[in-house]
Amino acid sequence: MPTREAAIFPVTTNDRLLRAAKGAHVDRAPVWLMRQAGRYLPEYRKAREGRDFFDTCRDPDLVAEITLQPIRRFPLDAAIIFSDILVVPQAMGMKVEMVSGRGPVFPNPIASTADLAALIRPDVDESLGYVFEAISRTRTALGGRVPLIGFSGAPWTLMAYMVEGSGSKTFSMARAWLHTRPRESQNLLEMLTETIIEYLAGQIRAGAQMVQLFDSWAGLLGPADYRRHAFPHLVRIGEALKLQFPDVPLALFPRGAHYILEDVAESPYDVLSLDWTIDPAVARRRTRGAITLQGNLDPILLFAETRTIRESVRSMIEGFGVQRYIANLGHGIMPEHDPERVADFVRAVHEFSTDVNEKG
Ligand code: 1CP
Repeated sequence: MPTREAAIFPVTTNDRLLRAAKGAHVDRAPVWLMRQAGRYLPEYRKAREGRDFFDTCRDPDLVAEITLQPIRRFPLDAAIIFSDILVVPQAMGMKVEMVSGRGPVFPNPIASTADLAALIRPDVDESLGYVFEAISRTRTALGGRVPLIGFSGAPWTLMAYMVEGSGSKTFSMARAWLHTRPRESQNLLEMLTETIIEYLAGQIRAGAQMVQLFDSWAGLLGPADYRRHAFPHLVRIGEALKLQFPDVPLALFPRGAHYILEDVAESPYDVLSLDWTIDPAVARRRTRGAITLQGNLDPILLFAETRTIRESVRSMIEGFGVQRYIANLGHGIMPEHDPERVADFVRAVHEFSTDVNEKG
């Protein structure tokens, strides 16, 4: 039987995303959307009907189907594997439930030294092999139409959920841990870091062509805390992956952490994903063209009328420029969004980001 490493996938015919990530010339900006597979799509709701979220993630054929749904509907330049960042804490032995209308909940969050000691350093092939299998099957199902993105939560964001026990506006308990239990926090962050390196390496071996780290709660930490407790782990992950897979682009989404842009531009990451609270031209200036930028339309704009979406996309692209740029939202699509407005967004990117030299 061929090993996973030996798997041969169809040639990816649309390589705009990978070219833009590496800084190569593109005919127009590639486009994909955070949470592009999800509840705003009727076909997603149908596929998920009556099924538990995490059971769905463990069904590789269903994952491939859900991952492909937005690709069939919209002319996107990438697919992102359907999964969740919280499968990593699960693999470390924590119970996570997806409560409808509320999101993920940990019935037993980490509250003590004993809870920390009980965490497992997982064998990723054993406990997350289902994600690798889903990636391989999705690559095959994609038939080379567009590249496939893999992902993981960043160490700090995962720690935030593991200590807090659910989503939170402030993640006060998790942030307090960094200061009241600095040693234990460091141990937890290091354990997450090593697990994430193996997890993302496994995803790349299984067929992921770019990987993104979601540090969704980066902005809750101030600059000093982020530089001390979060960013060094991200650099370690980036360096370890670059050593093993020098050609695979790495993307980082440090949501809300404005102060870190210059640091990311000089890090091993190829792509810096931005939320909508930063001006595109300012981000470009501050990173001095050293990194590909991704983002950053406020997802709320997808509730506006077509004309407003188009104007916003046009000015976003003017701010970023067409090269070294990947068009996206500044955070995920919401369940209430109308797929027609998503189509407006994608269409506007196609129109307004075509390189002037390629026209005519
Ligand atoms: O039943 C459902 O359909 C639940 C909704 C849902 C979906 C579709 C959740 C619950 N997760 C997902 C999939 C998911 N999660 C993807 C799929 C790929 C795609 O983009 O199409 C990805 C990349 C994620 C990543 C994720 N999960 C992040 C990072 C990105 C971000 O949005 O900041 C985070 C923070 C999570 C946790 C999570 N999972 C689900 C929810 C509602 C949340 C947020 C919880 C909270 O903080 O309140």
